Amino acid sequence: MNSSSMTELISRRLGAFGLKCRFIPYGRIAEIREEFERKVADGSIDAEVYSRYLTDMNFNLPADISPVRSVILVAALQPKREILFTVDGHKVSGIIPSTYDHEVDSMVMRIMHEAVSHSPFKFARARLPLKLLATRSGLARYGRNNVAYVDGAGSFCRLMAFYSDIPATDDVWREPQMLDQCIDCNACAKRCPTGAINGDRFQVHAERCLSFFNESAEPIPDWVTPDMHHCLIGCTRCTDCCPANKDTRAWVSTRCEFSREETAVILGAASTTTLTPELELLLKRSNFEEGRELFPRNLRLLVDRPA
Ligand code: B12
Repeated sequence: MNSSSMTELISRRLGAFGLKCRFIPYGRIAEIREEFERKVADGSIDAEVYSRYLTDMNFNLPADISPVRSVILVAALQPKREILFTVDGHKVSGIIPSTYDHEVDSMVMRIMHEAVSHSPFKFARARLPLKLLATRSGLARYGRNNVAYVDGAGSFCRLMAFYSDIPATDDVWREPQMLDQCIDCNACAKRCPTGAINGDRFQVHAERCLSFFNESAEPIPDWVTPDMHHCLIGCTRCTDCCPANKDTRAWVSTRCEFSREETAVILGAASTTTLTPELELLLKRSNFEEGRELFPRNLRLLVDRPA
């Protein structure tokens, strides 16, 4: 099968599951790398944010794909997941924003594996700045909140990228754009509880973002007040209030429910870095891998949140 039929086949098969994709010529990645490394060097990416999240964004190529010819960027629109807990006879809702849900990754990989299975082509997961790739390749535009809005789907899209030896047949590459709707709208900045989105620069002040604190086992500083917490992990304030997400923000699917006894066991956990085997088993029911050890501390924050 030739490369243009392969890009079409993969796009079509992913598209059948509502997934959008772009094939980006590998040569374009040098520009992303230069921009990313410049921001690290000039300090516009905060040093702590860099060391916590971005050290493995090293642009290393997979050893078994030679030459790498493209990066395949995939966007999956997903619902938020809700986990219900029981406290004092009431249900407490623990929302997990859509992009923490990794289950779709294995579906994407399976679809792509099947597509390339009778061809010499290969692909492998790539750790790259995904919003930059999405916005420069024309798949998305930035909102004022610094999140990527996929055309026609909004921002509740999990992004992922893969290196591949499939040549890209198109080369759409543009300066990152902001949504037209954002020009006269400041809803996200007004709604951001921590002042991470403000007028002094476009790029979010990551080191002030609520997600930066509740994704970490470090103690949450006192200036982050109890009323700010609203998710089991992450934050949905700047995306939920966004007019460009009006059609998708209410999409919530309930994943599982914990009884009063089970909730008490979860709330009783002291550590934010390890789970006891009992808790591990219990929380496995939620199907979440990312940040699961933080759920007890973060659930406590939701339970103690002022009404
Ligand atoms: C580190 C990280 C974080 C950190 C730091 C965020 C950051 N901006 O760096 C923290 C913990 C704070 C965070 C928070 C969130 N994150 Co996060 N995060 C990442 C991660 C791992 C890397 C992001 C990155 O590249 N940062 C580097 C900065 C420099 O790049 P950038 O943010 O794109 O900034 C560019 C723009 O500002 C642009 N720019 C500058 N000036 C201007 C001016 C104009 C006019 C324009 C148009 C552009 C522009 O230039 C910058 C690049 O040079 C990605 C996954 C990945 N591998 O990409 C997920 C990711 C970006 N996160 C995601 C999400 C959803 C969130 C949260 C909503 C949390 C949540 N899920 O509840 C919040 C949103 C915060 C916000 N408003 O931006 C999703 C975004 C999906 C999407 N559709 O956009 C990603 C892609 C995860 C995924 N796999 O889907 N995140």
